[in-house]
Amino acid sequence: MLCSLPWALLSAPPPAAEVAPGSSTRPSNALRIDVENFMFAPLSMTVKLGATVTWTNLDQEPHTVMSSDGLFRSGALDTGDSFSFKFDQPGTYRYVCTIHPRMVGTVVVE
Ligand SMILES: [Cu+2]
Repeated sequence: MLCSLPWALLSAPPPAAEVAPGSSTRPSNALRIDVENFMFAPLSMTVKLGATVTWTNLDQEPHTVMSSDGLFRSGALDTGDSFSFKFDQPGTYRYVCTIHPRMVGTVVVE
């Protein structure tokens, strides 16, 4: 019953702090880029060597992810589809949506 719940609930701490979007130096090895509103978010991401980056299409339109040097290339990603690539070489990787060439993004691997 409600009356028996500890009053501590009333002063429960806020949920664990979420990492601010756009923060580019998360020490995680599994990193996510959303494809939404015809943009990659974040536009630029810095990851550690060996990290796997996953792009997920949240739009109602298909998108693709293709690196400008041909290192990786997804097929068409429908709504909710995702594509992952593991970065084993340091460098700066620019990529584009081949359907919408104005959609560009960058992954920097340290
Ligand atoms: Cu696109």
